[in-house]
Amino acid sequence: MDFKTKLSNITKKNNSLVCVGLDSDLNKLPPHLKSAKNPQFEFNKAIIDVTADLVCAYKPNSAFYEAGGVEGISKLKLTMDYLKEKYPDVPVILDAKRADIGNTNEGYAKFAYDYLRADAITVHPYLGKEALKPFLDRADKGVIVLCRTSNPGAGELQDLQIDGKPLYQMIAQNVAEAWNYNGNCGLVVGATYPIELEIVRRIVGDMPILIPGVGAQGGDVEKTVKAGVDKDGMNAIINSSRGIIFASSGPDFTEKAKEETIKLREEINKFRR
Ligand code: OMP
Repeated sequence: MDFKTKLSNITKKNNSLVCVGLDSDLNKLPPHLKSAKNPQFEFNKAIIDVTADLVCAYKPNSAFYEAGGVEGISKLKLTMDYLKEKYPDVPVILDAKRADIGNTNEGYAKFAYDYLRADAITVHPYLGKEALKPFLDRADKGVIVLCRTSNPGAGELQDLQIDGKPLYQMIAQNVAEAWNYNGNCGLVVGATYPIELEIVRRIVGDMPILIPGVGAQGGDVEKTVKAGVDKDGMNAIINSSRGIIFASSGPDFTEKAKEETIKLREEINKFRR
C-alpha cells in the first residue's frame, strides 16, 4: 500500500493527525532505562505501545541514532522492525533529510526504504528533481521535501525572492506540478510559520504536509490546524517529539507520553474541519 493511502487509512482509524517523533536522545532517557540492554529501543517500544492507537505516524529522527554509531543504528533498526511487525498499519517517516546526486541517492533510498523499511523519508530539495529520482520513482514510498522549515533562521534562504515569489513557494509549486508524478510527495512546513503554511496548503491541494514545531518549539495548535489541513481536514501530519516522549523522565514516562498524545490529538481535532 502506498504512503498516502496508508496515511489516510490510519488517520481515519485513529481519528488522529498526531505524529510522535521518536527523537530518543540517549542522554535524555529515564535513568532507570539506561542500564537496559537496548535502552533506546526499550524506550521506543514502551512509547509506541501506549500511543499506537492514537497517532497517524511515527517519525524517528536518524540523528539521535547515528550519534551512537553502529550501536545507535542497530537500535533504529530494532525500532523499525518492531513497528513493521507489531503495528504495520502505522506509517513510519524516517527523518534523515537526505539528498545528493542521483547515484548516491540510490544508496540513501535503499537504506531508508529497503533496509529500514521506512514508508517515507524527508529530503532536501536543493539538488533538484533529477537528482531525487531514486526517491521519487518509488511510487509505493513517500518523499517528504523540506519547504519552509520551523527554525528561526528559516527565511534566510527560503524567503529569497525569485521572479517575485519566495523560494519556499517555488519549491511547493515545483513539487506539486513536476515532482509528484507518482503521487508520493509531501512537504515539510513548520508549525511556527502558520501564514506560510496556509499559503503552501493553497498551492499543493491535498498533498500530505509534515508539520513539526508544536510542543517544544511553541507552534500554535489552532493556527497550525486551521492553516495546515486540506479541505477534508486530512493530510496534515502534526509532529511533536520532545513534548511527548520526554513529558516525564521518571518511571511514569509512558503514562505521561500517552496523556500528552491524547491531549494533542483532542486539541487538534477541535479545529479540524
Ligand atoms: P520537537 O521540537 O522536539 O517536537 O522535534 C521536532 C522534530 O521535527 C525534530 O526531529 C526536528 O528535526 C524535526 N523538524 C523540525 O523541527 N523542523 C523542521 O522544519 C523540519 C523537521 C522535520 O523534517 O521533521
